[in-house]
Amino acid sequence: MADTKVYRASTTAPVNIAVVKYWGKRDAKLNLPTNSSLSVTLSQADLRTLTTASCSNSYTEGDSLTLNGEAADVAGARTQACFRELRSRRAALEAADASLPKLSAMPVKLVSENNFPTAAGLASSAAGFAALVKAIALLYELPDSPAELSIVARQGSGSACRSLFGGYAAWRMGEKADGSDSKAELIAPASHWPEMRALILVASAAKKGVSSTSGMQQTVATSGLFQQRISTVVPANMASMEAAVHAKDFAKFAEVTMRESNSFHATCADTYPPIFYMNDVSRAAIRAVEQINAEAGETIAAYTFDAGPNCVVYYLEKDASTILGTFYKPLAEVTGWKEGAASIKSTVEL
Ligand code: 2P0
Repeated sequence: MADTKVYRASTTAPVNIAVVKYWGKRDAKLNLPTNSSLSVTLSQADLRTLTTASCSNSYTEGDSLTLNGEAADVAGARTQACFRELRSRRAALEAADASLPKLSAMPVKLVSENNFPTAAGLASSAAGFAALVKAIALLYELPDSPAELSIVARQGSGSACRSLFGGYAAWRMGEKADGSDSKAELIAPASHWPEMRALILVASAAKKGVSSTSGMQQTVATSGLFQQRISTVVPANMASMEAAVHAKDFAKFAEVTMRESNSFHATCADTYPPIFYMNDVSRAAIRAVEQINAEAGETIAAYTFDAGPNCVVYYLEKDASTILGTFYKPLAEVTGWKEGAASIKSTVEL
């Protein structure tokens, strides 16, 4: 009798924010980067994607994806690459053990929800592709480690490979043309530095003007500064950042985080025509962080910005009242922000 059972598995994946930034591809099809990167994983209580994957011969519509209650496209090359990789890994298991149900041949249905408002304008592709890959891997009972699965998630979205881990994750750029050594690994679990906190200041919920994919392609093609960034700046920052995390040296962590963000955005400005992701509110946030650090007489806060104007501020729990109490004042004058309404507080989580 034909197998019409529905097989199902659910999982979550966190959002990660890079403190050493991925910007530039040496292979756009496989999402192979021109430099290594390192990120901090945010608490899933605040920011995560929850995905349920199911498969069944009774699904007659083919593969499908529902994202935050709306039908989404699965025909894109990146999603297809993830499906293909995961199916071929499952098919290998089925070929080795004839008693296993033939899940690899069944249509897959994915239902995905973010627990943060889409209107917050936060990049969700990292958590989204990481959750997609984890959920299907769980459904298929694949024995692959998170590092192995990160190779699959990377093909969905580069930064997704770092969301297979909690805590502090590094994506090693690798050298091979097939991408088999371009994967993420855990640098330290969140429990290594439980005092770390992140505050996300939403400067604009609008969709970004230049997508990351096309922005980085333009940078690779036109920026002279970019060559120096990948040959000298990033390798030094990766080494300093790993040392700072291992030593729990916040001042060093903060300096490298801010220098990295500045270097990335300088490279964007050096792209021809230039790309501007930060706006006046972003620059006000930088000045507010500088003011907090100047008043404290030491570095207790670090800003970083990705391919958009929203600011992430890292700090330690002991400085929470200083950061949360004083951070809003100068910014509120510029932006009219209200605490709680325009920010998401987060701890770093395993
Ligand atoms: C990062 N960003 O390391 C950097 C910092 C944005 C600035 O990863 O084309 O969405 O899907 O591989 O991963 C954004 O790029 O790009 C990104 P694709 P992705 O987090």
